[in-house]
Amino acid sequence: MQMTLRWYGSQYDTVTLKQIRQIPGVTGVISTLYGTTPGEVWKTEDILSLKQEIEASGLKLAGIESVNIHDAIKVGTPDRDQYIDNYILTLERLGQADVHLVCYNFMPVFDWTRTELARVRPDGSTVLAYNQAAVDAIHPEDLFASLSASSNGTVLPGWEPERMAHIKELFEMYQDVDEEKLFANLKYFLERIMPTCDKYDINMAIHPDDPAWSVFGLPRIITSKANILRMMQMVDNPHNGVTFCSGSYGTNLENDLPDMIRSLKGRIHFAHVRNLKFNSPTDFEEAAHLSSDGSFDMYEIMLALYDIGFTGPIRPDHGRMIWDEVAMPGYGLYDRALGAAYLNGLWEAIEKQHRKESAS
Ligand code: CS2
Ligand code: MN
Repeated sequence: MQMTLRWYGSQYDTVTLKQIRQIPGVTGVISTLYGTTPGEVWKTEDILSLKQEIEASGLKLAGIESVNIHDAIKVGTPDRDQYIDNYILTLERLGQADVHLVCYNFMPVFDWTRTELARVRPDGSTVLAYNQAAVDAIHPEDLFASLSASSNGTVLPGWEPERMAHIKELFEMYQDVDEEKLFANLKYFLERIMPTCDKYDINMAIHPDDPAWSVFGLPRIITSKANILRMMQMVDNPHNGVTFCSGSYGTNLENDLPDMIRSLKGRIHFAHVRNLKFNSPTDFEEAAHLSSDGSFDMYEIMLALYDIGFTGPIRPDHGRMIWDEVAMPGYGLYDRALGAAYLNGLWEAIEKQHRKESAS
C-alpha cells in the first residue's frame, strides 16, 4: 500500500505540501482540481500544473478524489451523453498525464451528510457527527446553512454554495429516480467510460454513500456488500473498482468491514481508513483512528487489506480537530497525521508478523 493524504490544492487547503511531506511514511497526495464544477472538462495545463506542484514538493500525485459526476448522468436525462463525453475527455487527459486512479461517488444531490461539524468529545477535540433524529427534523437547506456556518470559512466538498442554491431543482430532478434507476444509470455511465479506462489503465474507484442509507428520501445504492458486489458484476471489468471507505460503509453496523474487504479482492483500488464511535446505531461521531477510541477493530481492517494483497493508495480519512488547529472540518493536519502514523504502524506489524510466520 501507499500511504497518502488528501490535499485540496494550495488555493483551498490550510495544510501545505511541505507539512504533508514531513509526515513519516506519507509519500503521496490525493488531490483534485477543486475549483472545477461537475460536468466540466478538465484542462490539461491545470492537471499538469497540479502534478508538477506536488512533485516539486517531493510527493506523488497518487490519484484524483474526485472527478465528480454531473447530476444529468445520475438522473439519466437526455443530455447525459454530452456530460459523459466530457467525463471521458477528462479521463483521457488524466491518463495522458499518467494519473491512473479516479475516485468518484454516485450519491444524489449531496456528498457525505453530517449533522454536526464540531461535536465536542470528552478529550476536548471536535469531530464530525451524525444523528438520524436531527436529520429527520431538519430541511436540507437549513442543514446546509448550519453546516456552512461551522465550516471555518472553508468550502465543504459536495456542499458547495453554487449547488445548494439550486437544491430545490436538484430534488425535483430526482423525483422519479429510485434505486433501480440509479443502478441502471450507473451501469450506462460505466459501460461508456470503460474503453477509455482500459486504454489508459485508469482505475475507477467508487466511494460509498455516507451514511450508507437513504437520507432526505433520496435513493442510495453504494451501501452494502450485496449492492457493491452487484455493481462489480454488472460491469465486470477490473477498472470498475471500489474506494473502500471504512467510515462510510461502517455507518451501517450490519456491514462486516473485514468480510466486505475480502469479498472485494482485486477490485479495491483505494482505501479510506478511519474509525467511528457509535453512541447508538443512529448516532455516531468520527473518533480518533485508534481502535480503542471508537467502535471498529482497525487491526482487523488493515489485516483484511493486507490479506487481499492491497497495493493501492490508502489514506486516513477525516480527522478530529485537535491542538487548536483551524482547518476544513475533518481535514486538518494534526489528527490525520496521527492517523497515518498509526495505520503505518499497524501495517508494519502485520507485515513483519506475516514474514516471520512464513519463514518458520
Ligand atoms: C470523502 C468524500 O470527505 C469525505 O467524506 O470521503 O467526500 C469523498 O471524497 C467523495 O464522496 C468521493 O467522491
Ligand atoms: Mn471516505
